[in-house]
Amino acid sequence: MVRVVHAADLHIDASYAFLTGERLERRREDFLDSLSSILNVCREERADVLVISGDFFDKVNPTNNARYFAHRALRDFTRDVDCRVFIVSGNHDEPKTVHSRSPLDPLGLIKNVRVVSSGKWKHFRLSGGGFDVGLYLRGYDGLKPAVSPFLEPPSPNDDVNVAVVHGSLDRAKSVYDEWSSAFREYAPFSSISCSELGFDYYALGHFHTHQIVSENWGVFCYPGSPQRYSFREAEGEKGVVVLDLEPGFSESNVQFVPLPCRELVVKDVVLDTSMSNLEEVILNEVPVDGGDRLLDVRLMGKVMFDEYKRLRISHLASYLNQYWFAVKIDKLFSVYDPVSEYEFEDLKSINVVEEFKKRMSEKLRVAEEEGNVELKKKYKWMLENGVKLLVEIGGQQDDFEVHSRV
Ligand SMILES: [Mn+2]
Repeated sequence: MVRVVHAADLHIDASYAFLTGERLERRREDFLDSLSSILNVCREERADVLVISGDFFDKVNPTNNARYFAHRALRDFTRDVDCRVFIVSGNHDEPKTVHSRSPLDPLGLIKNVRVVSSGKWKHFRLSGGGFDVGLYLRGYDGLKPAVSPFLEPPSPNDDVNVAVVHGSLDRAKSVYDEWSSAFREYAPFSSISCSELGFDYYALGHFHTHQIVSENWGVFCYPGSPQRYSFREAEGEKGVVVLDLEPGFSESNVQFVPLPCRELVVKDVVLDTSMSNLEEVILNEVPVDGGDRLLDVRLMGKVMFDEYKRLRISHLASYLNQYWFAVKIDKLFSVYDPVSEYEFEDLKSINVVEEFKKRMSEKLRVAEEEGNVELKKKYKWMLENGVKLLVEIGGQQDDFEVHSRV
C-alpha cells in the first residue's frame, strides 16, 4: 500500500486589498500555517507521498518571506520524514510568458521534492510492496490555458495509476460559478473524455471546494483549498484528503481530513431610501462578536444621495475592525439623487465618463422620442464634447475605491 496525502490550492502569499500592515501579515501567516498543518498530517498519517495539485503559491512572484518559509518547511520535512513530495503548477503559480520560471521550480531542488511545471507530463514509479504505483504529473500550461490537460495524455501502465493535474472538471462544482464562468476556462476537461485513459485516481486542483466525482473508470477528487481563500468560501470544511493506493482502489480508500483555518463571516445589510443616518442603521445590524474571524459586510438596496454623502465607510470599517480580525465593506447598493432623478446603479465599477455617457444618452433618447430637434442637437454636442473633456482631465479613472477580487 502507498499512503498519499493529497492537497491543493494553498495560495501561499495571497494579497487582500482591504488588509494592510500587521493584519495583512497575519493573514498571510494563515496560509503558511496551512502548509505546516498539511505537513503535520503527513507525519501523523505516516504518508509515503505528499501530492500538491497546483496553486501552491498565489502568484508567480511571491514575497521572499513566503519563498523562504516554504523552502525551509519542505526542506526540514523531507529531512525528518521519509515522504516524497510532488508538486504541479497551477494557474496562479505558472507564468504566462515563454522566458520565465515558476516560483515552484527552486523547491524542486530540495531532495525528495519534485516539481512539474509548464504543461509537460512526467512519470514517477513508486513501489507499493508487491505492486507498482505510477504517478503521472502535468503542470498547468500558462501558454495554453484553455486546453484540456488530457489533450495529449500519457499511457499509464503501472498497477495503480494516478494523474496529478490542475484544471476544471466539467462535473465538479465551484463556489465561483455564479460570479464568473471564467474560472472554468482554465484547463477544462470532461470526466467522460478520461474514460479510456486508465487512471484510477485523479488528484485535482483548481476548484476550492472539496469534492469527489466517482465514475466507473476512476475517482476524480478535489481536496479543496486548506484556507478560505475568499468570502465565497465562507461555508463548508477545509482540509486535505488521505488515500491508500493499492490494487482494487476505489472511493472508499479516500478520506477527507479537515484542517483548522480562519473563519469568515458574510453579513448582508439591506438599505432603503427611507433610511437616514446609515452608519447607525448598519452598526445596529452588524454583530461585534467577531474575535479572530474576518467579516464581509455587504451593503445592498438603495439609498438617497444625501445620505450616501454622509456615510463614512472608512469610519465604519475602523470601528468594526476593533471587534473583528478585519472587516471588508462592499458597497453593493445603488444611490438615488432626487434632484436629477438619477440612480447610480453600480458603485463598484462607476466611472465618470461612463456615467456621463449613460446619462446624456438617456436625455438624447428622450429628446429624439419627443421629436425635439433643438434639444437633440444640444445633447448630441454635449455628449461628444463632454466625453472628450472628461477623458482629457483623467475621468477614466475610477472615482471610487478599486475593489479586489475578494
Ligand atoms: Mn486555486
